[in-house]
Amino acid sequence: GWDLKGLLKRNWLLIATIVSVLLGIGLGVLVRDYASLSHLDKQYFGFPGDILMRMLKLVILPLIISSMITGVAALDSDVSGKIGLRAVVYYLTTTIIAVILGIALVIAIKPGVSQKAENIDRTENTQNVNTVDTLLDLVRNMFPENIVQACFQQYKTTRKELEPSKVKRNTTTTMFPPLSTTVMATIFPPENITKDYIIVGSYSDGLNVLGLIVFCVAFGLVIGKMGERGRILLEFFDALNEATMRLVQIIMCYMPVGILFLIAAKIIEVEDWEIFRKLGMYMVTVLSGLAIHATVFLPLIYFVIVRKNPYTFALGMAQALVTALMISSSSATLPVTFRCAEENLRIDKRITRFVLPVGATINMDGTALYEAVAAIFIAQLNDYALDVGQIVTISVTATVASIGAAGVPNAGFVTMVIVLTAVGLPANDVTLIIAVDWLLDRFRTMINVLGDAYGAGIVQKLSRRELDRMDGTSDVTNPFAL
Ligand code: DAS
Repeated sequence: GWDLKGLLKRNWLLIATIVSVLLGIGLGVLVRDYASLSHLDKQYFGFPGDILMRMLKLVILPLIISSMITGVAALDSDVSGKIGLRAVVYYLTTTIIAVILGIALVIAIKPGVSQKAENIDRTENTQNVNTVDTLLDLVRNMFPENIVQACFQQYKTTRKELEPSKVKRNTTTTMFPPLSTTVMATIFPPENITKDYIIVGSYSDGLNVLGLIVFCVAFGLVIGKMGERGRILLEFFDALNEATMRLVQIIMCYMPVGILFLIAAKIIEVEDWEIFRKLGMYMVTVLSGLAIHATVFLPLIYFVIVRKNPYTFALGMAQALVTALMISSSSATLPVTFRCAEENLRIDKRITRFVLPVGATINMDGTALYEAVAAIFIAQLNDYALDVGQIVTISVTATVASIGAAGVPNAGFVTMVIVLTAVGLPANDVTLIIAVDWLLDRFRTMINVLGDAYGAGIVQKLSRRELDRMDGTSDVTNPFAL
């Protein structure tokens, strides 16, 4: 029968979100037209939305720490040798391809850049710092000297011009030996050859996400190898992870309220209606990226390795893809994903039982693409010129944030805040992005599920030999039981 009550119950958050988007628009338009508010009053209006953003930022730290450490540690104990390794290599490769595709598109389409020529001073955040400094900064940040400090600060290189009297002529302050100096100088032309600088490190506000990630991966690897004694720590971080996820669920309940006021406040303060054109272009960018990834890159990789028609494969997954689109959760789609992969595509159960569930939590091509596009879109909105180091940081953090996102609705949006924080972008601009997340979430979840399915097909092909050998030994139980 037609179970309306059940349907409402399962989708209440989605319904509440859409309703709050509409109410937010209505409220915004009303207040804008009929109330004359002072600048201060307008700020009060945004307050409930501010609280939402603060709550989201609050969970970043426990989320990174618990999900990275448990994820890495679990890999070591659960994954059975080569098959697991192949799956992980596939997950990472496709996720990185998705991120690069997203970045290429958002830089080419420029959804957040104004069409009107504006006179904005873009020199501010790149002043005095060249590409070498930026890249060295990136690496330096990967190795925080103080893990507590890394939880709230980020290393930033600045250069100080040496006073002329102190500069010995004929000595260059470059850190490269003479031979490579020429090469480096052609790749990274020095901005000003006649001046000499010393590097003065400083710290800026903003979580050192990259440093924390490197630390957690290393720590997780070590714990995974520690055996019995490592278990205690693993269990601790596992519990921390569960607790954090529950907290996120609670925050989600507040989300409709936050969204309502964020949107209303945005509409009240908006002076430039071009913002809606930008938002539309942003959606076009994300959706076309997802489409290209799903119809070109994933099928290509599948075809090169498996040598079968990738589109018949995708067709076999149709039911899972539609489910993902409907419920925007890879984890909740999992039962259908299994059925399609095992029954329609006849993929070996020993493969699907490992590749699909692990994939549903860590392999999210669509989410990674979306996060990279969203971060750069926000940078464009703010006329914030990103340097090479920041773009690399966005790629790395978008990849990691997609791994850290759980397979539940809007998870990718929560972890996107990590990407913003990592490059010091204003998190408050997510208002616009929140308003359309319920739609983009569906499509990226669909691509996440498709990526897992292709992964199962590819890993099965690559693991033919191991699987045959297992068939030879009698009485095999599932070696990947999780
Ligand atoms: N919707 C999530 C998923 O299940 C991920 C996300 O929000 O990006 O794949």
